[in-house]
Amino acid sequence: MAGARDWGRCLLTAALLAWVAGGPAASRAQVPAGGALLREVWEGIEGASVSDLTSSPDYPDRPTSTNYVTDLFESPTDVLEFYGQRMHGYLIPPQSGNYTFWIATDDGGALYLSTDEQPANARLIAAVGGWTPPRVWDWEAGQQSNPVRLESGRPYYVSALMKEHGGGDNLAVRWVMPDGTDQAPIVLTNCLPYGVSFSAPVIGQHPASTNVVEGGVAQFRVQTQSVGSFAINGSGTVPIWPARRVSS
Ligand SMILES: [Ca+2]
Repeated sequence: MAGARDWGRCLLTAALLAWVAGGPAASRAQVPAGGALLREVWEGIEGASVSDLTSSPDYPDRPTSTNYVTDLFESPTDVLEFYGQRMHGYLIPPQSGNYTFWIATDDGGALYLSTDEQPANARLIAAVGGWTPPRVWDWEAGQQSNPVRLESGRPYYVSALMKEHGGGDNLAVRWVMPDGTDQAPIVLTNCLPYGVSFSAPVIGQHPASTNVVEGGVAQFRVQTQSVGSFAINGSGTVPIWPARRVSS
């Protein structure tokens, strides 16, 4: 496991340059710079409980539509009937310490947070059993999580689900940081959408040696065996050794 600073560099690169590497609906879509979450919507499902969504044969692989949300951890309000949705990706905490989370949804909702970047390690930390008005965080007792210890710069998989039957509909997630900063909803500058790759690309073809006139430009070609596009660092002045003078 790389250290926190390494993660920070990887994530900066990912935010700027990474492409979504997985997921049938979002395959090859370019990830927006500046933070985002993947939002998936399943239409035509009745019921007001999250289980009505997760028991659908179309969940999770066949959403009706997907999009990236780039501003806040919040879905559009009062837009449809008989649908469910999931907003998910990775939280990158800007501080180390205890965070408290809230979820507000109409109708039922659930907030899952992993102990690392793996969805398999996600656990339920907050939920809405009935419904809440938009951005109302104290309508039900279960909306607030216990304090969760997070490390700065590490990615944590997060997933918020909501199921709307009829009437109003909304979904939003809030956190209070260790220093007391309250984002209600969470600002997505600290998030990456589900689907980005955290593994280093596999180099299939390494650059070949080349000869150039001193002061000239040398071009190198690298091929990866991985899906997606990646940043290659090392441009600029490269030490050349042994230097060999070419006489005319
Ligand atoms: Ca409703």
